[in-house]
Amino acid sequence: MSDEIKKNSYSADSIQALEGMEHVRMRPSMYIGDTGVRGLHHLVYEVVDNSIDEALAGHCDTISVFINEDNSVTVEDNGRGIPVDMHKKEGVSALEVVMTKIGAGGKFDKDSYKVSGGLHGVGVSCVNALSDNLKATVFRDGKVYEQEYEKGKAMYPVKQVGETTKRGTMVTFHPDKTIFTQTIEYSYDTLAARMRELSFLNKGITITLTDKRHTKDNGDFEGEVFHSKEGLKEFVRFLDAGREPIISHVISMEHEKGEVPVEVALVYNTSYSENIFSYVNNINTHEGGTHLQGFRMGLTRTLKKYADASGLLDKLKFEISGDDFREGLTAIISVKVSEPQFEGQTKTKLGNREVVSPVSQAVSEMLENYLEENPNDAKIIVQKVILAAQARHAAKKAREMVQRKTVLGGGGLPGKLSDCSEQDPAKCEVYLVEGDSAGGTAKQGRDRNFQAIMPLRGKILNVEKAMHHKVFENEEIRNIFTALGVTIGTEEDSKALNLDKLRYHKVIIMCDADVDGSHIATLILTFFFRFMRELIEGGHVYIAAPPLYLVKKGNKKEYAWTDDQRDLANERMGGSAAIQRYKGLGEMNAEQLWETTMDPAYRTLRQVNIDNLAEADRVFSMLMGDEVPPRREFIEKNAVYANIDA
Ligand code: 0RA
Repeated sequence: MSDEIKKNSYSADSIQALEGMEHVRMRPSMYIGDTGVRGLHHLVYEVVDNSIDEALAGHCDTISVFINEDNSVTVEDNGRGIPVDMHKKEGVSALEVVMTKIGAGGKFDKDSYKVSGGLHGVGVSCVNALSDNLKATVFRDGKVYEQEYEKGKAMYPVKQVGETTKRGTMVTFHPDKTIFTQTIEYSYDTLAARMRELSFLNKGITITLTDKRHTKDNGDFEGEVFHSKEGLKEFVRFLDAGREPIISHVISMEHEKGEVPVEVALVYNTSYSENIFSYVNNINTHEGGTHLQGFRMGLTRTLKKYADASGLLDKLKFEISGDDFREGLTAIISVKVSEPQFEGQTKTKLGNREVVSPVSQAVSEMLENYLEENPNDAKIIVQKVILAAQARHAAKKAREMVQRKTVLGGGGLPGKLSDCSEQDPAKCEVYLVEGDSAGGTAKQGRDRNFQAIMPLRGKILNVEKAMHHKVFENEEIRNIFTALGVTIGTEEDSKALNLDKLRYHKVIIMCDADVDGSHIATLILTFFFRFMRELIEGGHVYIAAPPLYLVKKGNKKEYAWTDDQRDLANERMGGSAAIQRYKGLGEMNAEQLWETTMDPAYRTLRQVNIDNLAEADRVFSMLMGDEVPPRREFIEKNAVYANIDA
């Protein structure tokens, strides 16, 4: 045992704890998923989850989160305070056990009903292990207690440092740069989206987020207060702010008494997409699972029964499918499960069978009541379902045509696609280029070994506002499907995208660096988000960043992506350089386009990711709705800078 460990150990058990902590440092991804941007933010969620638990147990109502100047994060709550008395079995204070023992959590408190908690359920000790410094402060019984840790090791036993009238727990941690080698810079927007989501999912709790790195014009720090009175009902309204409802209320219910507490809220809107977000213990279950299954069962059963009885279906010549009940539906399902089993590729699919029936019963009951009390809305919903069924019928034919052409069309690649010679999809990339002329330049400039070019006609269809069969009938969109080689499952409940035959592992959107270009990029992204989400989730979608300026003097030339870079380049050339502002890709010749935007050695690609599905959905619906959107800003915010070629 190293001296360092010996110095900090108080008992045999705490040595074991240290070993557990060492394991977290050795294999951080096993505990927090990854050590990139996502894992970095996960640390905050893990700490906040502990305070949410304290709130759910009824002992606290306010949680304050601060991003400090050095990118350390402080989470404070007004709960009971983590106990600091001697933990009999461990021989050290309970606080130290919670902070240094993997999996200890609040387990010693048998009455606590731990329902929130990170996806990996690893607890704050894991955050401690991955921080080069963490300080825990407890306000309890009129006293202030404190303990500090480095890389998960206590620097001294818990000590009393003062007196107080406050109650609660405060944790400040600084992520360890040697673990989070990519970055330790926190994104305000990412944290804000999660805190807002948590406030909707746990109504009544006030969560403040303060960014001490940035001050506003009035001198205050940037920040927001998140508090939801109505919970999921408000969440649905927030998500659908850019859509038009077709019924008069958000339908919602809470079922807190049973084995499985269930909360549901839903509304129908004029759109054609289905937006159901499901949560288990505050975690977004991207892959759905038994709670979603229960929701669908309850919805279909109740609406079908009502529609049948209404006689409105009599004229219909074909069966209504489950999908038809969900077109234009925005819904949120939140369940609390004490021992959740997470399955699926990303461990975000709920497996507990016992959840199906409580959810479906709760949904049925809620809907039956609503339909009975709101006959007008009931009629509107049924009519919407009928329209959806008719459109689906038409879409099926159109989609089958795409599939036939894609799968069987031997040599049926779109004429506009200039393919590459490499056969291994993992090495291939395709540039989706705005306009035929830029497409031509890209074709000349590319490395034809592994880079394919697919020019797109000006503005592609806005899928956010189009019925599904229109989408599949659209030639541009069919070309994208065919070029990428992906197909859509046709099974009722498995419309999953099939990426097995994906022909390029990098799909790069290349548009002009102006408002129109951003609009087109957003249209393409919207299409991917609604119809090829797996492509984004698989990390295959990128946005190319063409330069804004060429700075030239004599035989020196530099490209610039920002005004600052432009000015610096000009200075380096002794000032008075000639500055060309690129208004579009079309102003670059093939060589310039290659050098700046296509050569893997120099280009910068932004990888598109979805870290918050609900927020992404809201943003797409807003951007593509009727409001004039701040698209440029959106793309900047939602595409993380990824130096994937480095
Ligand atoms: C277990 C027991 C008690 C408090 C907590 C856990 C607790 C944990 C955290 C983590 C963040 N904030 C927290 N607040 C409280 C206290 C039991 C008692 O006082 O009887």
